[in-house]
Amino acid sequence: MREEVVLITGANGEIGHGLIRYLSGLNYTIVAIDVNPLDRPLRSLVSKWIVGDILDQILLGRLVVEHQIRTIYHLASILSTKAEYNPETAHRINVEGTLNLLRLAVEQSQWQGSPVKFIYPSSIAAYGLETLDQKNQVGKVKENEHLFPTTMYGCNKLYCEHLGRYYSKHYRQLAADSAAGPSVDFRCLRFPGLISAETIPTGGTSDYGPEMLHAAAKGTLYNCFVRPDTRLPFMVMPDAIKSLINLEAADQEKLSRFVYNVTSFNPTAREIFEITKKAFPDAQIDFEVDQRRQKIVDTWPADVDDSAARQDWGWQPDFDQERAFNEYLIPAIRKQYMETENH
Ligand code: AKB
Repeated sequence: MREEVVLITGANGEIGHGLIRYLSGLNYTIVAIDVNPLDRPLRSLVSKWIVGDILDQILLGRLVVEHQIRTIYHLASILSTKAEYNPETAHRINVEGTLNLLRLAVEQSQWQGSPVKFIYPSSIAAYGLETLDQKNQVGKVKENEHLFPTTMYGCNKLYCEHLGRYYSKHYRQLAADSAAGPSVDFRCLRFPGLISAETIPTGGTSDYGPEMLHAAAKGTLYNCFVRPDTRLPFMVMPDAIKSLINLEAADQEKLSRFVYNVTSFNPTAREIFEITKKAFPDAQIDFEVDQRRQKIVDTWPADVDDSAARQDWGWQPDFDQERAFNEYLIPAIRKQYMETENH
């Protein structure tokens, strides 16, 4: 009999790290896939790690045959800043890659006779506010508002949300055998900027938050690429993992939508600077605004409304701004770099 597993794509990324640690602690059998060899500390936590590309149909075909996949956490993607340097490549990975995984999920669902859960992290990049005035005036943005992304990554995420809905509800709706088998159980979170104590993100436009904090702890100069008054919603990694796990576990009947906002706090870059300076008084932080990246962040909402997630599946972050910095990020980051120095 094939082994029942959880499949995680983009396993080496920030969310992958947190998720693998969490699920392995609960003794889940994990198959991890990434374009690079899985980071060494994670290897003993998974049952199998594969170096491979989600565009490789043969590899994905093999996965379907070899495993009984009960949940897919499809984390692999090219983030917003990196995607702007090669939008077509980003499209291939972000959209075609997701399409391949959805196709895999349909095949698995039909083999198993029950829907495979497909957990998909989307992003506040799916939004696109037209002006800074509008951003400052709209308040908390709901899931179905202001969906005019200006980045390739944002367009990709928004489209993949629709693909997930299509694969769940309307897949091959005209085919003679369309009622033949169950389809995918697609569930999506729109994440704010994420901050982890363990890893530093690469290629995103909300990266100034985590970069500032990690640079300060390492004692390196940091030039923040957005204006001090820039405001975005953020969440720490343990809450991001919690939201993925809780959405996966939620009763399907309780879910009134496919896509849910989740968030916890929304500081300005100046507030992150002040908190960082207080914790690391010797930190060297300047503001050197990159107008083009600023323009992207100015289209993302200053806050999002996550009341649907709270209502439908009891979403509630564990870390508000105070706890996030003082009880998680600052102590853990400080410890991490002190340990690195002592080795
Ligand atoms: C990015 O900046 O691209 C990501 C995101 C907000 O989705 N961190």
